[in-house]
Amino acid sequence: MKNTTILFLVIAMIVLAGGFVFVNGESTITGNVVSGGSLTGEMQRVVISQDGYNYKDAVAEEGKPIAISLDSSVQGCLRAINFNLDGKKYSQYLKSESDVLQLPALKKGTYSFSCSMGMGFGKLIIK
Ligand SMILES: [Cu+2]
Repeated sequence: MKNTTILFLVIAMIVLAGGFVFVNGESTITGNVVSGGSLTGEMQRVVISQDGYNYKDAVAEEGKPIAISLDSSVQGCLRAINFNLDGKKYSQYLKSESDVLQLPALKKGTYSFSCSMGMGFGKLIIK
């Protein structure tokens, strides 16, 4: 009788532990979604278009993190956008218009970027 009680307790603990892992996993996913949503508030959104084989120049404000996205005019390998800022590479394939590449806040100046193959170029002007 006592052994059965212990066995029941062990099973109950395993089920509870499993439940906690599951709940934690789920809340992590929700957390990511929430932080993604709240990021748009403090970030500035910059939508870049294509111009021939290059990108159109884009303009953003200084001192605010940037969320880069590409509109539907941007085709092919130009959707793989690549920035090199202070020796750090920021590169992402932005498959759809809602995909975003996050850049840190930048100082005033002109920053060039390219597709990941270095064929198409553009300028990000920070004012
Ligand atoms: Cu390319």
